[in-house]
Parts: sequence; structure tokens; C-alpha cells
Amino acid sequence: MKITVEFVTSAAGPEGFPREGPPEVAMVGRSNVGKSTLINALVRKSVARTSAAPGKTRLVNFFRVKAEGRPEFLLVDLPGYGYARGGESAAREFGALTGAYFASRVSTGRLVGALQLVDARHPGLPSDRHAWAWLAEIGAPRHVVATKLDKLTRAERSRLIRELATIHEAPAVLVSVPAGEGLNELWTLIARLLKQPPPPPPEPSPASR
Ligand SMILES: Nc1nc2c(ncn2[C@@H]2O[C@H](COP(=O)(O)OP(=O)(O)O)[C@@H](O)[C@H]2O)c(=O)[nH]1
Ligand SMILES: [Mg+2]
Repeated sequence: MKITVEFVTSAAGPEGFPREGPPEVAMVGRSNVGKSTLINALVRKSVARTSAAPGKTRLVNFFRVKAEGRPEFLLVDLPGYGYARGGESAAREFGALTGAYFASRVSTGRLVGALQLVDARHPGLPSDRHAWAWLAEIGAPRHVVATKLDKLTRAERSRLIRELATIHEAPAVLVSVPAGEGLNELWTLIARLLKQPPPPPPEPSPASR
């Protein structure tokens, strides 16, 4: 499968989000969970900046991806949440920008999938549960992807699959970038998302009316 990818733009706020373009698939998750690494592995090119030091991405980065014989889409690298060292204000800032992204994309129907990445070693972290519930509340089409599968033993993997199914009430895609595992499954999921029309936007909540 031939894949072409190009960086589109970085946005520090909603005014920087692209106004038009193909449907979007967004990677969301804690800092350091492997969002950028997974984007690079999917497109087989180093387009997204990865870092061993968490808490670096404070921008929403958009990449245009076209795989041979498949519809074009934007792959979106969101700022990580749940990282404390940046302090209270950084946590709020991450939350605000990611929140603004989903609010904008769900209401316009541009988002066909929110891929929530969770660390295979730590299923059910409070920040991940909170994000998962929040995605449901705003009506985002959500899917769980467990990263860093290579860090688990075989027995731990079986337990992880059961735990994720209980916590998220949905099947998870399990990936390891160094082992090249799960990438085909993820491409299959993305292809399915692109064929599905996005769900209608949710009713505005009483608070936002
Ligand atoms: N062992 C292992 N390490 C990974 C995997 N994916 C990412 N990492 C490492 O996790 C760290 C954070 O990755 P990064 O993609 O920058 O995370 P982000 O903050 O979510 O974008 C880096 O040191 C990566 O090399 C994986 O599947 N297996
Ligand atoms: Mg990143």
C-alpha cells in the first residue's frame, strides 16, 4: 500500500483549525502514550514529532494522508492530557485546546473517529476514563487503542484485553510500533470509519444553551 502524507498546519487555537478538507481521524491520549509515534508508524514516515520527555505538544497538528485506493483524510495529533509536571495551568490549557478541537469537529461532523490511546501497562487510569466518558458526552465516535503492547507478557496481554473490554465496553485495537503489531488492524478500522457517515451532532447541553 503506497501512502502519501503531508503536514497541513499546526493550530494553537480554534481559529487555526482548517476550515475545509477531508474527514478527520484524531489521536487523543495522555502525554507520552505514543500518539506521535503511532502516527509516524501508520504513515511510514517521520512527520509527527515524538519525544521521550512528555508534555511537549501544545498544538493541534494536522496531517493529510492518502493511502492508495482509499479516501483521503486528515490525521490529527492532539496535545496530551494528564501530565502534571507542566503545572495546573498547562493541564487546563491542554484540556481547553483538545476540548475546543472536539467541540468544533463534532458539531461540524468533520470527525469520523476519535482514537483514544491508552498505555497497555496501565488500563483504567482516571484521566483516561474521564476522557473516554467525556468523548461520549459530546457525541464523538470513539475507539480505544492500547499502545506499547511489546511491554507486556503473553499472560498480561490476555488480562489487558479483558480489562479494556470491561472498562471501555468496546473492543480495543492493540498496537506495538517496534514490533509492527496492530497497524493493519488500525488501517482497517480507519477505512471503516471513513466509509461511515459521521453521527449527527449531539443536542446542545442545557449548560451551553
Ligand atoms: N516500547 C514502545 N515504546 C513506544 C511505543 N510507542 C511509543 N513509544 C515511546 O513512547 C515515548 C512517547 O512517544 P510519543 O509518540 O512522543 O508520545 P505522545 O506524547 O503521545 O505523542 C517515546 O519514547 C516512544 O519511543 C511502542 O509501541 N512501544
Ligand atoms: Mg506527541
